[in-house]
Parts: sequence; structure tokens; C-alpha cells
Amino acid sequence: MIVLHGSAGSPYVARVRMQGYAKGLDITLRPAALGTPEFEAMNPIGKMPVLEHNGFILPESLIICEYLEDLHPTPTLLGHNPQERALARLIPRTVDLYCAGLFSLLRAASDPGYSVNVDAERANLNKGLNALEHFLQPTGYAARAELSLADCVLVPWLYYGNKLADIGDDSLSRYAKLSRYIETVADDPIAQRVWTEMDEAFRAFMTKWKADQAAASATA
Ligand SMILES: N[C@@H](CCC(=O)N[C@@H](CS)C(=O)NCC(=O)O)C(=O)O
Repeated sequence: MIVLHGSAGSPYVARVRMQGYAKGLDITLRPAALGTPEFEAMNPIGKMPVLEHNGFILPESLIICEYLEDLHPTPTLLGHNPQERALARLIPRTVDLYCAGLFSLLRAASDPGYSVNVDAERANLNKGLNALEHFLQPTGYAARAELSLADCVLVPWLYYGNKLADIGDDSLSRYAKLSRYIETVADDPIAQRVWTEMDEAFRAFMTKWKADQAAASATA
């Protein structure tokens, strides 16, 4: 049995679920009890997702994805030759290392209590997006003609990336390959499923967060 501890709204959780859908794996999602001793015992870093597979515990989403590829190599989401496999790994690494500032920018726009250097985050994100644009394939999916692990990472990131437009930031539309890619994946049923799940979870999270904020300011 494969259990994934995490929330559907997390892009790091969603990439593993998307991989599971693409490979036809049965993955049970279980809420992550972040901050509890039980969760820290599974992952001392304290972040979701954590995978549990027949007693084996594994944190870090990209390592989890690689583990699932090793367990279930067919159909491959890495690729059929070294170049495809390298690109399927390069795009996730670019997203994680250079495009994660997106989350700080979105949070800064909605949470007045969150302090971040917006200009620095924006500059870093632009650098990451330039790299992403460079590595993206001009046709087909992100790293090859078919869906790959690169899409499993990029599609959940785009759920939040598409929200940049809501805060008056047209960054994504300035990239031709990324814009073409967004149109392509919008028609993909697996991407649609992941975005729908993320949207439900995100809306529920925001409703609760706003209620908590209102309650806190009423008692202040
Ligand atoms: N490098 C980690 C990042 C995971 C991550 O940042 N997860 C967030 C949720 S989106 C989290 O658990 N945050 C809780 C916290 O930082 O306390 C991975 O790829 O799994």
C-alpha cells in the first residue's frame, strides 16, 4: 500500500499524485499532521509530502517521484534515452531551485503580516522563468513529446503561477514557450484533474485562513 502524507493543495504533494495518475498507481492521500512528534519522526525537516510504502518512510517530493519510478518503471515518466531523462529531471530542478519565489510573492500579496523583499523575489523568479523558458521543449510536453516527470512538477507549480495574473503580474505571458505549454496542458485530462483537486483544497484553505484571521483580529 502506498500512502502519501500531505494536503492536496501543496504543489509538492500534487506532483506525486500526478505521477501516480499518469502511471496508474493507487496512492492514498492522508492529511499530514505537521508539527506533531509523529510527523517529525517521519520527516525531521517537518515538510510534506512524506511517502509510506510497506513500512518504508520517504520525504522530499522529487526523491519520492524517483522512488516510484524505480518501483514502477513502466510506463516511464523519465524517458527512453539519457537526454530525455536528463531533461525530465532538469525542469523539476529548475522549478524547485529557481522558481519557488512565486509562493513568497503570492503570499506577500494576500498576507499583510508576511514580510519579504518583493523586488528581490521578483528578480529571482524572473531569472528562474528565463531558465525554464530556455529548457522547455518548443512542442509537445515540457521535456519530450509525451508527458513526463517534468510535467508532474510544472503543472502543479502552474496552478499557483497562473495566479500571478490576479496580482497584476503578467510575467508568464511574456514567455512564448511557457505560454504555448500552458495552452497544451490545459487540455490534458491528468493536468485538469490535478488542478481541480488543488483548487478545491486551496479554496478550503483560504476560507479557513480568512476565518482564523477574522477571529484573531476580533479578540485582539
Ligand atoms: N523540498 C520539499 C518542499 C516541501 C514543502 O515545502 N512543503 C510545504 C507545503 S507546500 C510544507 O510542508 N510546509 C510546512 C512547513 O514549512 O512548516 C519537497 O520537495 O518535498
